[in-house]
Amino acid sequence: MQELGRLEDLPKDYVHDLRELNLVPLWPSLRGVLPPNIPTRHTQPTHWAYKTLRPLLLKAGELTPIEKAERRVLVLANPGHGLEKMQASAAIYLGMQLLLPGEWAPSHRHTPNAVRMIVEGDGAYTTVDGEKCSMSRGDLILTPTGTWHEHGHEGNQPVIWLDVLDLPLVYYMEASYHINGDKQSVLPGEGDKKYTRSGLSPSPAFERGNKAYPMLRYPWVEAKAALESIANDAPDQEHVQLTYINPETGADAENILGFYAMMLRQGQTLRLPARSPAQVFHVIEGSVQVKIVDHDFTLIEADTCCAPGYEAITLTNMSKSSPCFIFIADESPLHKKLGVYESRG
Ligand code: 1HN
Repeated sequence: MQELGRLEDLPKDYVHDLRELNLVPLWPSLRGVLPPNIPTRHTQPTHWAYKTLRPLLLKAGELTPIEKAERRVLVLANPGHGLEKMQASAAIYLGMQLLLPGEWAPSHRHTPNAVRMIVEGDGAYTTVDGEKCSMSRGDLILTPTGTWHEHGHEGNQPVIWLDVLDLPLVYYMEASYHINGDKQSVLPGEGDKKYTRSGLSPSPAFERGNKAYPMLRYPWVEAKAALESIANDAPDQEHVQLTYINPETGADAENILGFYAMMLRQGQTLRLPARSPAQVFHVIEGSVQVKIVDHDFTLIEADTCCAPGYEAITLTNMSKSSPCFIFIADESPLHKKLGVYESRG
């Protein structure tokens, strides 16, 4: 490949004159922004163990009252991006949030899309555009762009969940902002009950197009049962996975990030092809070994890791006797919409 001219090859006063006019030569930087064959990825394979994170999050509960935090979160920051950037990948933000009994995280809405994967505890809820969504382990709750959301806790133990947002992308687009609101009134009707059985939609109350996001809470009991029935019905099927979708349109549940639940049978090894989007793995039940390039992570329950795009990943269920259930978030909807999605087999 042709070596291109370097900045140092140019006369200093020429470069200075350019810079005075807010001009820069492209050729010294061209290979940097457009490397051959595979992109530069700042996203490093990174593992966050729940066991080490949890006591520090509970400590935050002692150190910082909810009124001083609004959202009491420890961000899972990828060192490859620089910790202060608060990014897990180019488009994915991850955080572990703690809500203590009786606390309330006030209502707001913002442009980034969010989901919550409930990790621990009972009795908390998120109200999203007037719909009160109760939180139990493994449930997925959406707070899509522009929807009002607030969190409350009527139980007696700490509740912890994983927040997944497309904040890094929306911030990069200079489109990230929030608006605070008043405490919401809870409205009747729950989308998770309306859409419990696939192929059956509620009527006559059902009206297509009425709500952009008709389902906001995806209970884990339903997702797990669906995974188990697929695994039972198709014993040869290698890749047992479900996508969280909008039940009216069949599209991904949110516009930018994709969300999935995967089941690995006892002892199963699954090789995922190298694809362009970065992804995140979070263990709901069981334990899994995740091999990403030269990294080899063992994830137990409630652990989280992230992987850059364009690398094959091998997952191995560490148990010979029970299945492993994994929540996955990735950048596929974004890559597909932008036309840059690739799978390299
Ligand atoms: C947010 O609104 C929540 O509502 C959590 O719980 C984490 C991280 C960045 C920006 C907004 C929440 C967030 C967030």
